[in-house]
Amino acid sequence: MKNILKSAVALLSVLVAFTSCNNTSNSNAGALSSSAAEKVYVNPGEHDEFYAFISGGFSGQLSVYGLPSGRLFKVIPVFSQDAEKAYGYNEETKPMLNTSHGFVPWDDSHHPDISQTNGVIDGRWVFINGNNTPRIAKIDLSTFETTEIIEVPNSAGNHSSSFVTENTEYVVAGTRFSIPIPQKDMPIKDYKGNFKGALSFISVDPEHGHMDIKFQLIMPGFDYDLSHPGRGKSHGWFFFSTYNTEEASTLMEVNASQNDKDFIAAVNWKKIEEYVNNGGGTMMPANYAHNVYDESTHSATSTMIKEVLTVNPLDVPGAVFLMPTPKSPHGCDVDPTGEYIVGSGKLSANLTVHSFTKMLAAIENESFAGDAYGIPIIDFEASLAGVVEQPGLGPLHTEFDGKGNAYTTFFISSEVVKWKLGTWEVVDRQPCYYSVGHLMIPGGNSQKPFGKYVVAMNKITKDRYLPTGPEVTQSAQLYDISGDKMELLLDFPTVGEPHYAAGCPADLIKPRSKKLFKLEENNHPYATKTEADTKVVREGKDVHIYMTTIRSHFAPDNIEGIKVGDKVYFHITNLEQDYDVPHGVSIIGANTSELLIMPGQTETFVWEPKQVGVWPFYCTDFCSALHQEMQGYVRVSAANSSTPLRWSLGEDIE
Ligand code: K7E
Ligand code: CUA
Repeated sequence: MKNILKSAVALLSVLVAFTSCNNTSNSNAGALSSSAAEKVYVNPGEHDEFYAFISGGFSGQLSVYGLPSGRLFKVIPVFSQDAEKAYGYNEETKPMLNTSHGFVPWDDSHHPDISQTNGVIDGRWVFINGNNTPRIAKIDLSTFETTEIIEVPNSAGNHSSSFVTENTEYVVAGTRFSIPIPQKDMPIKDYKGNFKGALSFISVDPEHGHMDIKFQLIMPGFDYDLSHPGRGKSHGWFFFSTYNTEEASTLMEVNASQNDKDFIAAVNWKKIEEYVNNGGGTMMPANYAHNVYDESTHSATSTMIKEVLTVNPLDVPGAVFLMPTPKSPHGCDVDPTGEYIVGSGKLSANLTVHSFTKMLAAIENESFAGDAYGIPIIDFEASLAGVVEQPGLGPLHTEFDGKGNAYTTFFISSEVVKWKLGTWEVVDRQPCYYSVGHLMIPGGNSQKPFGKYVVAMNKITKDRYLPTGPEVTQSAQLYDISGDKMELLLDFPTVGEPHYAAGCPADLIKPRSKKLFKLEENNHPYATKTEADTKVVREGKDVHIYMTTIRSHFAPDNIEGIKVGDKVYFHITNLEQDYDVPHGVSIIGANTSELLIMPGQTETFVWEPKQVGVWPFYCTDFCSALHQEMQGYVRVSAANSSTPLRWSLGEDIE
């Protein structure tokens, strides 16, 4: 035992040493050929071929890039407040960040995944997980706005998330950390056997995308690291990698690396769905937020949900199995045919590939090597399809090109390795600069990848960019994979730490992209649809300003009769009905961000004036030649003053 421990520690130190020397080595991609430059060059005014949605990691957001240019188009606010778009600052979107822990304006987002129809990317929505305060968000790809966030109860470290099944029946969220379920005060040392891991299946309404937790599978107290859906022949199954099957709770780097093999859990969700549809499962008290943004009212509401349906895997025989997989697997990736499940044992010399067909046969023949808490463990050899021998050090994630090739990232040896499904031979390798995590081929998590490019996302960049103090940018690297050999084309910086990304052909999204919101369809309770309807209404200490914008003025632009101690709501409707003409607004001393109001939209910010005076407000978005003239004044009088409430545009207040 001691020896195993020693050798594990020794291996780790070698690996760590390898990483640091690798990271400081000033290897260079060499002079890129001019053809590489041409391949990423998108002529001014022309469009990229692909969208790439790259997770923002600890920024909590999702950024939108074009490929092959690597140009950044937008950062979509998801889990973090964003002053640029007033997300989480304005009254309309604050409820999006509500949770059972209160207002949580930050998260750690890792894995975006685009919705699918019949196993093919459909470009309707992109989902992404919040890792820290477990949540799943849905972004509407017609508006590029976050329109729904559901909190995931009984979870902690929502990491094996958010991956969709091939008709977007479910977006799946597995817990990385096991915890007491339900949560309670208990000694940490009693973890083993008592903590549990919840795997949540969140149904997605096929028409509107409405999310709902259909059931949670309450699994043994392992760490559920990553997951992917079956597809094609394995549609109906879901696969989760695990580590810490030791169920340790301290000094995990050693204690969770004891077992020679951990597991990939195979879950037959169709079977559990049937069980649940027939009344199976146990309703358990819970408390989690479900936040929905309504495009018609331009406002979000947050509802607390008080129960969740849980399923004990032992109650659904034949639904859950464990496939032994060497050495703390991280990535758990399924090839486009649905036959191969690749487990990337972080500390393993080889890549382990399971066969879905062999797994079914093993289940049929009961080729089991015992059980874990009653869940059958499939004999290792019985489901094994093959092994990629010594492809590199520290395998993390695998994507597929749809032409029979797999591409695996190696964190420690810092490279992408291309190998062949079925023969398991390594056919190419290219270095990454440096310490690559995920990689992404557009459509890579579907039956139909678009195997033209792979994007590698790196943890460390060191010497690749101009220095910017102790923190240098994280980055992505684009490789051409259309030929036999991968070719590095481009480095481009990313926002936050990129984990996973999702990509798809631009043509799937471009035609459906909204240009404006129709004013007549605006059902915001404080919408003002014409300048004639603008007004200021006092309700005690609350003052509601019904204001409009159009190039290049606010209506009204002079307001008097506001008093210190008032709570002033600026409800602003942008009357423009023209593509790409937002107006912004802000006022001195406001404790929120500016607003950026899209054509036809209404947004609200609150201002609590603390000082007597005449205070200007102005448009923050350069909207016309007379943008600088787009300004106004609010007169704030003393709390006990008798200044009457009046407002105007184009005339003096008498
Ligand atoms: Cu490997 Cu969170 Cu997907 Cu990052 S995880 S790398
Ligand atoms: Cu409106 Cu600037």
